[in-house]
Amino acid sequence: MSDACLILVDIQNDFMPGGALAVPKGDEIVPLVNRIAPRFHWVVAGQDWHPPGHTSFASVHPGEKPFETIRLSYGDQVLWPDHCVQGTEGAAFHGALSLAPAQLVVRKGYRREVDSYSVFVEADRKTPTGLAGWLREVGIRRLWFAGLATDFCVLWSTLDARAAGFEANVIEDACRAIDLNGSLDAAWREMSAAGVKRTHVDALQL
Ligand code: VGL
Ligand code: ZN
Repeated sequence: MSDACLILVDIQNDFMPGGALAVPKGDEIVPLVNRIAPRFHWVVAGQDWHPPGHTSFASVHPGEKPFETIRLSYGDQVLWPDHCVQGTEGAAFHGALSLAPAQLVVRKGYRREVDSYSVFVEADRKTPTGLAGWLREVGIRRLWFAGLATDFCVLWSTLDARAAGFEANVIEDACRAIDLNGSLDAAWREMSAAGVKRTHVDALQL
């Protein structure tokens, strides 16, 4: 049984050009992901899934604007435009994304009072999503990440993957970044310091 799993991060309409929290060129990764997913025995999809009035939305903090950072009870939080609201078209996966090979969908950020960039642990850094336990139970040890955004949800997910003892590889050309104030460079530095490996679609060796 293969111990390699592809983790698709937030390939959802609101992160696509024209979406509520557009990641530049986010749509370009969809054909690449469709091409590589069938090569994996295991595929998991993360889905950003916020209730209306979520604490990460600038609109619920009077006087604050999107892309500013504020201090919440669990730490610093970047404020975002309303995005990926549960059950809306913006929260749906990109229509051309083939999810047929995905066994498990992990929804995150679904409690109003805490955000979750990571597919493993919420932003309070305590509450697990349960994904690490599931991966271990089915015998997965090596993870490949593709999706959006490189410098937020992919970053936090890979760091938590390493902290939980998994091998972590980022498929660079199957990801796109938001790049807020140099966040993409910082993300690569942090990932590399944590032992996250950087690869690309044509170099995939499972
Ligand atoms: C994300 C900001 C807010 C992401 C999710 O998927 O990277 N970024 N929510
Ligand atoms: Zn979000």
